[in-house]
Amino acid sequence: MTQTAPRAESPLAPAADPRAFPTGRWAEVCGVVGGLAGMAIADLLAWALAPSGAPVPAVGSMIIDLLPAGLVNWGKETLGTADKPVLLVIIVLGVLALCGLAGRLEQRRAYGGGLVFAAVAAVGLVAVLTGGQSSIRAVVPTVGGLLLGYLLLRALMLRRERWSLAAAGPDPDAARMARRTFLRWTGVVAAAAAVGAVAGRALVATAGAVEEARSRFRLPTPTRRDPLPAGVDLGQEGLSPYVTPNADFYRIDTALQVPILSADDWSLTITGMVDREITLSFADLVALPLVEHVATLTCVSNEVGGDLIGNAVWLGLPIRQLLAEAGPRAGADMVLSTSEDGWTAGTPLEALTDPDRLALLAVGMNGEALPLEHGYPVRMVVPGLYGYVSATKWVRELKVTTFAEDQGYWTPLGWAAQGPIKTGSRIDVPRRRSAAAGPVVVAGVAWDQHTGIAKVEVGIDGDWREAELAEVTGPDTWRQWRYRWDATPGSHEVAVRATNAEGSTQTADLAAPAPDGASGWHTITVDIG
Ligand SMILES: Nc1nc2c(c(=O)[nH]1)N[C@H]1C(S)=C(S)[C@@H](COP(=O)(O)O)O[C@H]1N2
Ligand SMILES: [Mo]
Repeated sequence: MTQTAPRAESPLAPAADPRAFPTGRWAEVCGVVGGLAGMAIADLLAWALAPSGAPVPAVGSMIIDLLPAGLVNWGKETLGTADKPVLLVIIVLGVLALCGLAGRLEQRRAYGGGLVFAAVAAVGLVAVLTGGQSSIRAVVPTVGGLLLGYLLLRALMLRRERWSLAAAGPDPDAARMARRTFLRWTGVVAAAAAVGAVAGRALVATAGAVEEARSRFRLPTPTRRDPLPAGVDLGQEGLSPYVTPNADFYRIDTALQVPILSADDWSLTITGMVDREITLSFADLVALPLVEHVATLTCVSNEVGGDLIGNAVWLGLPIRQLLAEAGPRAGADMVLSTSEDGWTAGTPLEALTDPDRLALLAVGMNGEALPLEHGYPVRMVVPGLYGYVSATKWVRELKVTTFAEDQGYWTPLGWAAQGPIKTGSRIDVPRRRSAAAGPVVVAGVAWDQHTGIAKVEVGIDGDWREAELAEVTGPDTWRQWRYRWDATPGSHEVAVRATNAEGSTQTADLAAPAPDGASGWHTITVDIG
């Protein structure tokens, strides 16, 4: 303890002398700890937001794609199933080495290490985006992880700097304190990063395995389809397509984290007021004759003119078949469905047993297995009812019961126990609310699931004219409409109203979504120049 001159210090065996200066090694340690924390955060964000947005496995896939096939096969032969874990470990070690370098650069120049972190993030982003992910959610893990990792690096470097200054100062106690603060911070962040990294990796790996099983799953051939006539889509630019692509389909749920549920672990039980309780596995379900049905899903929270509505081709088992097998007892009037994440919906029993209504236990959406966020492996789709009382995703239990006895998740929170869909319509075109005088296309969609749309009118400054209607597969979907307007200069109020197949016209009365769905005519102002 007599030595007072600054001297080199090993991070593994820190010198006892508090006034010894932190060396460049410690800057590398800051970089490595920041990098590890960054990767842990990226994995945890990926698990929470978008498993396929995890950068490390994405970089792994990119490397496999870039390597010559011979080398990839050699890796498989020599390492067997360990090839992927080995590749991931190599990537993690490579990133940590670069982060160590970042620490060194940061020591030399403020923000110098940021360049390395940015470069690492760029490679991760390229890997995620070329892996077929284009949503904003998928880029958040990489950007968020490396940004936060870099901020932690800066925070540690700051403490290292303070230690360095104190060590050069006259007060050995101050130097000892500064050193201890730095080591404590570094140790705590490193430990948290290590725990987070292991947990994050395990969570993402599970999610990745489920996602992979999902993408490998081949949908069974339906025993019956809704033919899709060409006339269902007017092909009008700016108009919502008749079938909404999965990537554009609205998503509503209370889950903070999409339940990651493997098909092998899934089962459904039918309980409550039934003669026979039934338990069904995924293998049981897909072995049964499944049918395809086009149906529009609508959220009760959809505002007038809102976009919480989408149309898809669903593949599944008619729920009435299962219920018939279970044998609902007299007096039952509701089915309370419960999801993997404990959410519930109360659906009128009648809507599920109605021979004329195809309520499905769905496994397929637009020709692929349900996307994880839309309920993989199995969800409910009931034409004619808002999603909150019918469309349970990740469904695990159907309890036959009564409205008097049970209520779904949203009912005690102020939403109606029963949620039939109200007649609605929306203007999609013109997207820009201004146009030149002359022919202007006004177009949109109208819906009244399970009754169907018979007429759509467009009101120009209160003068109603009938719109052209596209074809539909049946009463369970929205219907495209179009009106060719000969627009005159000035500011015009353009409104839409639909009439259903029973002759009832959409009400003009404005109502907010709560408690049982919005109403009123979607009206826009268009400036004609
Ligand atoms: N498990 C679960 N299922 C759910 C919900 C939910 O919060 N949790 N929300 C419902 C609501 S309110 C709607 S509108 C639809 C939306 O389905 P989507 O996200 O596939 O569009 O799912 C329904 N199913
Ligand atoms: Mo909803």
